[in-house]
Order: sequence, then C-alpha cells, then structure tokens
Amino acid sequence: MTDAAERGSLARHAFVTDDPALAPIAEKVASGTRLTFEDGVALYRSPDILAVGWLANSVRERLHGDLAYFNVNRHINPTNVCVASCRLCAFGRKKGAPGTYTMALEEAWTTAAEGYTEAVTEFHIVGGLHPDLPLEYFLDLVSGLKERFPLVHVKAFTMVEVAFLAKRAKLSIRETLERVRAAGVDSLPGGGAEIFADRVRSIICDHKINGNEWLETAETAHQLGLRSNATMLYGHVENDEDRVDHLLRLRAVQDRTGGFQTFIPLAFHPANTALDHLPRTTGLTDMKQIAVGRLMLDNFPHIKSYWQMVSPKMAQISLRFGADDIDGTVIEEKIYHDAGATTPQGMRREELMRLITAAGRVPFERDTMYRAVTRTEDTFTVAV
Ligand code: V47
Repeated sequence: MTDAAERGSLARHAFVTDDPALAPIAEKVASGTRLTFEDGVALYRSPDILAVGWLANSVRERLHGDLAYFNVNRHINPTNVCVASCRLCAFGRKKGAPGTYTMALEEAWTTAAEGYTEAVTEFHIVGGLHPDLPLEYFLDLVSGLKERFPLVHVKAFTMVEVAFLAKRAKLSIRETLERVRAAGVDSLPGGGAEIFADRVRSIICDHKINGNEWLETAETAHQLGLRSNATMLYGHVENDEDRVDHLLRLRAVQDRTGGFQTFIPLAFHPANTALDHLPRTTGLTDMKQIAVGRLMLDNFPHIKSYWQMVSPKMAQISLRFGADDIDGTVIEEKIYHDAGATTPQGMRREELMRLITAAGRVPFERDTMYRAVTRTEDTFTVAV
C-alpha cells in the first residue's frame, strides 16, 4: 500500500473522540449491536458532533457505499383548509379564513402536469383536514391521477389524514387504507408524526391523533402491504429524551413490520406559526438529528435529509453525517414556505445531481421504492 493509500484507509477507519461517553457506543456500532435509550441520549448530549457524524457515516457507507438517492417528484397539496389548529403549522387555515384554497379535481390533475418538463416518477400528496371534503373526493383525485399518469407512483395521505378520513367516513383505519389503495395509492408519506410524547403533542399539535394512533395507523398500512415513511419534527419544545423515545417507538414498529422505508427528521420553521417566538434550528442541530437517526434506527434502510427543510448546502453536508437520500425535485413546496422557508420551491434534476456529486457521492435516481430509474428524453423506466 502506498503512503497516500494507507493514510486514506486510516482516515476512513480510525475513530477519534475526546468524549468518553462515545467510546462504548462506537464499539457497539462497529459490532452491529443495537443502541439503547441511554446511548441515544448520550449521542444527543455529546459535544463531539464530528465523532457522532463519523459513526453515522460508517453505518451509512456500510449500507449504501457512496450512493446518494434522489427522485423526480412533485408535491400536490389539494387544500389548506384544516379543522386542526396546530401551533406548529403555518399552512393550515380555518374554513372561510383569508388565503384558503381547495383544488377542484380538474385543477389538481392539471397541477400534476405542471412544472418541469422532465417526467416525474412520484406524486407526493398531503393536505389539510378539510371538514367537508368526503373520502370520495380523495379517491377520485387519486384514481384520476392514475388514469392520466399510470406510470407515476402515488405517495399520498399522512397517517393523520387517513385517521381523519376514516372517522368522517365512519370506516375503520384498515377499511380506509384498503379504499385508498384500491383507488391507486401506492405508499404513504411520513408526515404528521411530529414528536410522539403526549406532553409535546399537547403543546404543538393537540388537535391531531396521538402518537400511538399514528404508529397503529402506520402498522396497519404495513400489514396491508403499503410501505410508508416516518418523520420527526424537532427544534421546538421537545427534549433529547422525547427525541430518543420517538426513535425507539418507530424502531419497535419497524421490528414487527419492516414497512418503513425512510426516516426524515424535519427542522421546525417557526415563522407565521403560533410558536414564532422560538428560534430556528442551527446547522449543528440539523446534522445531529440525521446522525442520531441513522445510528438508532438500525432497521430503517434509508435516512433522508430533506433539502427543502435543511437547505441544499446542509443537505450536501448531511451526506457525510448519515443521510443517503436528499428527496427530490418537489417543484412546488407550500408547507415550509408558508412557515418562512427561503429555499427555492423546487430544484431541477441536474442541480440535485450536481449537489450530490460535489459532496463526493454518486447520484442514484430512484423511484419511490428505491429502484433505479433510467430516463429517455421524456419518459422513464424502472428496474424491476
Ligand atoms: O407533517 C408542518 C411538518 C410535515 C411545519 O414522506 C413543519 O418522503 C417545519 O412530512 N415547520 C409535512 N415543519 C412534510 C413531510 C414530508 C416532507 C418531505 C418528504 C416526506 C416523505 C414527508 O411538515 C408535517 C409536519 O411535521 N411541518 N409545519 C413548520 N412550521
């Protein structure tokens, strides 16, 4: 081995820290031993962010090598009318309030076709809890999209929306999930999880289903063969213990179902919310969530750093702190932009690839199920 190669391999394999609490955790990570609640708290409390990131990166590279995933997707938010008044949210509005909108079905289908000319592989559909829109509106929305865009994966409705629609339609969660799946929903996004602890939920989103209901809805979806993602909203009134508790509750469901694909930590944006006195998260906090998520969620295949949420620059850095995915083109983002986000509303495919390459990773265009996408001029095929 040349000197340079040897230096390279040492740099890749040596773990150095001045935080004694990390040494036993590093041994567990090296041997693939599951981390405990106490380990999670120690990781959050560690001042040595580089060492925590190094450990997470070692797991990320063990699982995915240098690949970094992204997709070509479009967000559609059919309505911002919402019966809940969550303090964390700047998007939802009460029926009749200024600035409300609800898309007619034709409008939603037209919106789906707008934006960048490159063929999208995923529609990501989430919206407010509208008091009057019946389940049929959402079923027609999805089946109409499937008719018009049969190749596009529909990732639609958070666990919170599913539970709300079930209640309105007087159906069980299982029946509601069966109905949306029959209409064309292929998987579920990870939103609405926030922080599962009741104390926190009662402050930031007391009108939503509780943590156990979110987890049970996800588990039911997985039992029916629907995959989903899972998020965690951080940077408001939660503490380290609440975050670790959230991660361990997700890990327990995943042990039973294997149905979660991706964990996405979401940084709280306070502007225009009832919590606008809180400061925004810092870059170090953002990287910590990615890294601790990667280390604690040993049964999750993917950790996503949502570039809209942490900024494209921090998303690049996160590819060395445990993330293997930076989400997609998005095209039109509303939820964080209503809450003061200054990132662009969408990003072109080439730009996502440039960010990944400049971070020293290899861009891999995936579909929602993480299969390789191959493009021709105006369409795509998916490896099966
Ligand atoms: O559920 C709402 C969060 C989520 C604010 O599954 C806020 O691939 C910050 O879940 N500041 C929706 N966050 C977004 C979401 C998501 C995003 C990207 C990919 C995926 C996926 C899912 O946004 C909500 C809530 O947790 N949110 N308001 C706010 N003011």
